[in-house]
Amino acid sequence: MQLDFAAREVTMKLVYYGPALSGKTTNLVALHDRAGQQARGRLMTLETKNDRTLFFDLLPLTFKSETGDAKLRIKLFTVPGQPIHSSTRKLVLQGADGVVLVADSRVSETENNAASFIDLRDNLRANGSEISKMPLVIQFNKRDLPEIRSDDELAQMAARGREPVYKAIARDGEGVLETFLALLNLSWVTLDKRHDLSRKLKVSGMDLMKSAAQQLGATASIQEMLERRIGGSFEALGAASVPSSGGASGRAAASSGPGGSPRSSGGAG
Ligand SMILES: Nc1nc2c(ncn2[C@@H]2O[C@H](COP(=O)(O)OP(=O)(O)OP(=O)(O)O)[C@@H](O)[C@H]2O)c(=O)[nH]1
Ligand SMILES: [Mg+2]
Repeated sequence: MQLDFAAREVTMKLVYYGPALSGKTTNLVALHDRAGQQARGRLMTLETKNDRTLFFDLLPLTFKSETGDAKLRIKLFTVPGQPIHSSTRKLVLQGADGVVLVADSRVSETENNAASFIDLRDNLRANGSEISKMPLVIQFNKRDLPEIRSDDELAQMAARGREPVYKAIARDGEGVLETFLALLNLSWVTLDKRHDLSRKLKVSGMDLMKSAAQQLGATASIQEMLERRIGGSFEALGAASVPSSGGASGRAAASSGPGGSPRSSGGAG
């Protein structure tokens, strides 16, 4: 995060992580397509012929507050998912303020999702950070494909964890905005607690969120979109806590990754 008091500007770095071909670049493309001209910068991608990200993608977004002239700048990155690019992923993760884990819903990808979760944990640790302290949202993408993990299975898994979980068909833009706004919300709340952003920039997080949602062509309210999650819970801006629509949520419960792998505590792996 970078803070510029004089300009009343904060810059956040958000990273889309996940296994190869899960749809990370597709999420950025969908956000780029939705964003108004004033909000979006140039989407930079570097891919091979077969859609594989070689280094990373970057989409800069800028949202001006509705009242006053505070600015929220966001640098959205994707990592390359192929296992050989681990060192690049570590590099891209440096200084991240929040992470989306884009998981592939297909049953055949369960192990790759779990491996990516472990890879994320390890790379964060190598950068001196802890996954339990990182704002994290999980997206189960490719819900349109056959042989995917069932809604019930995902709901059960999501109810066990504390991170917000969203379903998506990123190729059609479905669930992309919900995922992004959830991460934005979570990251803002976390940074605000650590750095007192609202007071320093004289702007409310909700104001910036509203501006972001509007600039990204949201048709539903922010609250409505955040509540489309299937599990997990988080402190929503402007409300004490929004209960999960996916049944009992376990904020305090031991959290599990998208492959059902245990998250952080006790060195379990
Ligand atoms: N059916 C379906 N295909 C999708 C969906 N989202 C992405 N894809 C396709 O999956 C392929 C891989 O998507 P990418 O966004 O390039 O995946 P990535 O995660 O960036 O992959 P790496 O850069 O290799 O890590 C592309 O052909 C996309 O069109 C989806 O929701 N449904
Ligand atoms: Mg990619």
